[in-house]
This record gives sequence, C-alpha cells and structure tokens, in this order.
Amino acid sequence: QEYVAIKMEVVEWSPAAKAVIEGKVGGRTVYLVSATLRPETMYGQTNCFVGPSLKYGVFAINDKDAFLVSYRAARNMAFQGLSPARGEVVQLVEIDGASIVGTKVKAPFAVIPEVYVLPMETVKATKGTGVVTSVPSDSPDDYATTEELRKKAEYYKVDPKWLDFTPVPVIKTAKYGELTAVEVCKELKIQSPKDAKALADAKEIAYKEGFYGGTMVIGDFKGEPVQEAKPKVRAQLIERGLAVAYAEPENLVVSRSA
Ligand code: ZZB
Repeated sequence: QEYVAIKMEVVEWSPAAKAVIEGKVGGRTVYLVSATLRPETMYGQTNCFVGPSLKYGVFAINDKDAFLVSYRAARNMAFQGLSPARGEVVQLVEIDGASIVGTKVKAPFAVIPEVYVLPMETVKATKGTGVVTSVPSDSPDDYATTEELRKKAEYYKVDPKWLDFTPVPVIKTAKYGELTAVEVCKELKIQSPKDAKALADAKEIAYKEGFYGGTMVIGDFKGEPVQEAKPKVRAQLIERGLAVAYAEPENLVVSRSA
C-alpha cells in the first residue's frame, strides 16, 4: 500500500517532549509525520494520535528537517529518499509516546489549522509511522477514541481543551450524510475503542461508503466524487511540500526488484 505521509509541523512541544528534545535536533524543523490512505479527508483533521506506550524517535531527513516517527518507519524512509544518505537512519533523540501527548502541530489543509496530539492505545507499532492523523467525521476509530477521551479525560491524562472540537464534515454519502463515521458508530452501537470487532466492521463500511458513494463537501474539489478528488488532493499536498509519498516494505521489495 502506498501511503501519503502528512507532515504536521510542531508548533509547540508538550513540556515533557520539550525537556527531551530541546537542543537535540540541530535547529531542524520537526514534523510529526502520519501515514494515511485517505488524503481527501485531511480537511477534517481534528487532532493527531500517538501510541502512549510506543517508542518514537526524531530522525534527521536532511540538514533542515527532522521527522518524528517510529524507528521502523524511519528505516523504511531511509530507502525512499527520506534520510541524509540511502539506507542510513540518523536518530537525533528517542522519545516515548506518552511524552508527546499535548504537543501542538499544524494540520495541513484542515479547517482547524493547529491541533493537539492525543493518546490512542490501539495505534499499531507495525503499521505506517505510528503517528496517526485523526478524522472523526470519516474514521470510526478516531471518533470512538476521541469520545472515549472526552468521557475519561483525567484517566487518560488529557486536558479537555485539547478536545475542544466537533467532527468536521468532509464527505457526503447517500446513506449516512456528512458525518459517516459518527453515524456508522451509532448504527453498530460502538461504545468504546475496545469494541475491536465492531470497529473493524465500521471501518470497512465507512471506507466503502466514502470511497464509492461519497461526494466532497469542502475544499478545491467540492462537489466531486471522492474517487476523483482523492488523487488530486494527494497531488496538491505533495506539490505544496505538506506531504510525501511513503510505501511500506512489501512495496519496497517490489520496486527494488522491478
Ligand atoms: C486518516 C483517515 C481518515 C484514515 C479516514 C482512515 C479514515 P488500513 O486500511 O488498515 O491500512 N492508521 C495509520 N497508521 C496506523 C497505525 N499505526 N495504527 C492504527 N491506525 C493507523 O488503515 C489505514 C488507516 O489507518 C490510515 O488512514 C490511518 O487513518 C490509520 F476517514 O488516516 B487514516 C474508514 C477509515 N477512514
């Protein structure tokens, strides 16, 4: 699968992240980088997620930029032109996910221009970059997790002001309207991010409805079918330097032998 890696520039570190990172990045601009298959939903980003118990690193991409991602993603990136030298991983500092929570980042193309990093216990270390951009209007996982955090902010150690948003309409579907993920979560009676089976079903339904039956309600391609808008939004993000293409290992093997 070829992902789009969204570059979310750090605006303000959480105090814990600042203590770990300050003075360690050689003056580079640091981006939290999330892997997505749904670039057309970026208008509706409301926050960003990291796994609180996962390890991350800040990796030099060149003299100017550094990416905060999992080590595994940095190693893959080093074979895709995203490191100082091919195959070379340059880790500037290591940091755990819990420390990153509360950091404020820019959200490219989003109606909410700056968003906070929140914890998501179901982030997989083995997929993408380990950083996930959150679109509760169209991603059932994101909706279920942000609702859970609202209910138990203290337990999850999040400041309620980091959750001061509502889902932003991006795509209209005939069956579910403008907030597909919210409606699908209601239909399947999803109560928590731990309802793994129901969430997997919800994700599949939301993907299918959005991709095959969805129309954009926002952005430069408003009114166009999602299938047509998706590659155009992807291209815009990359052209404007707000994102880069990122492939996972299976694809790398194919492209190297090709
Ligand atoms: C924004 C977005 C908007 C996403 C949406 C989905 C949806 P897949 O198909 O299983 O590969 N993701 C990326 N990395 C991780 C990770 N390490 N752990 C958990 N989730 C991760 O899923 C790819 C999607 O899973 C990515 O696309 C990302 O969330 C998330 F409206 O980015 B997505 C119906 C889904 N809608």
